Amino acid sequence: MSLAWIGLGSNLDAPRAHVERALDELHHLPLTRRQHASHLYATRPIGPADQPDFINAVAQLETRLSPLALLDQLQALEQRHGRVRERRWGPRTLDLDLLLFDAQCLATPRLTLPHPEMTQRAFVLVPLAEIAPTLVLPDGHDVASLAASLSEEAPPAKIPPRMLPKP
Ligand code: PH2
Ligand code: MG
Ligand code: MG
Repeated sequence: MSLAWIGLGSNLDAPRAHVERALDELHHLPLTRRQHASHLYATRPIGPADQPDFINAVAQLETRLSPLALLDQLQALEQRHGRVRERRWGPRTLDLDLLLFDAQCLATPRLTLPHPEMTQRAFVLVPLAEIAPTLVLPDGHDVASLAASLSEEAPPAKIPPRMLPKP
């Protein structure tokens, strides 16, 4: 059994609904259970600024899949959410990034572990530190210190849970 951490992001077509649905769907992937999910966070776009703000979150999975089999499942899920691959770092209905898989380090054309940009991105580190405050990366950096050291003009803003409908 392995532990995997997934970064979720959306900024198109009801982003909050895409991320909430994907958090549920991650729980139902083959040989996989979702153990923890962060709050949702509203974040300013990193990269091209002419696109809507994002909703981001991070989930921790327990899985018997291999890293590449899990990546296949994540990409299939992106497709089911109508993901169209257009410009790099452009708007998307659902982005599922495999951030970490146990303490594995991997550099292949399809998959790099840990995710190469995760240590610079508050929209990843802040939700990750929420659910895994004691997690240490394979290079020895701890997630909580990395998250605290990032200073951004507009830090990720935690979104309050939905109000329950009145009975
Ligand atoms: N994803 C990107 C590019 N920029 N910015 C935010 N705030 N959140 C994202 O998930 C994001 C981004 C490419 O994957
Ligand atoms: Mg991404
Ligand atoms: Mg991606």
